[in-house]
Amino acid sequence: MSGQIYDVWLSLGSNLGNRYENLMGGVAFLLANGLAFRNCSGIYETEPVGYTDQPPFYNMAVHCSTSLEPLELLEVCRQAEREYKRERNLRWGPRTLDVDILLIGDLTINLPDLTVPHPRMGERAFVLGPLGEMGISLLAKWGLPWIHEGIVLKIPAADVKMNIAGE
Ligand code: X6L
Ligand code: MG
Ligand code: MG
Repeated sequence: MSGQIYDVWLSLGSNLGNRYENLMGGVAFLLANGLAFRNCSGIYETEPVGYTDQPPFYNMAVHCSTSLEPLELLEVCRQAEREYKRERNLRWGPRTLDVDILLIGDLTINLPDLTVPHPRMGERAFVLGPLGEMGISLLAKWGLPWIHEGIVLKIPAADVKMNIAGE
């Protein structure tokens, strides 16, 4: 019996190096490792939150489908970060690539390494702004406000040159 296919929504961020190339490379890595592209938001330049003394981020949301199970998906997201030489020195500090799982279908997951829906997504404009582009119904379903403080659309989705073949 084959496993099910999940719709997943991810949040990507970068604030070190070539932020655009890091995001595009991150998505290409995901698509080469078990995820299929469905849709993406534009890329927003966003003020850093949590730890504010760091460069502005590029953030975007990506919608994919996958037959990976949730913990396999988490491992692929971590591999993508490793591929981009992310170093975890400072909590909430600058990073070349961050890949966070927001939603996996309508699953609720509470494991030590993985909480879905992402527990703080509803508080973060840099997550909600991009996610809102993927369909207002998605936000309404989760009862989330669509706030745009501290975020500016830099590259509209139509101009995001994504290699959806994952090559
Ligand atoms: C009080 C305490 C208020 C902590 C907020 C918020 C901490 C977000 C961490 C917080 C708090 C985070 C990004 C970022 C980070 C990003 C932008 C985090 C983890 N990641 N800022 N800050 N984009 N704009 O992707 O999300 S650190
Ligand atoms: Mg994050
Ligand atoms: Mg993360």
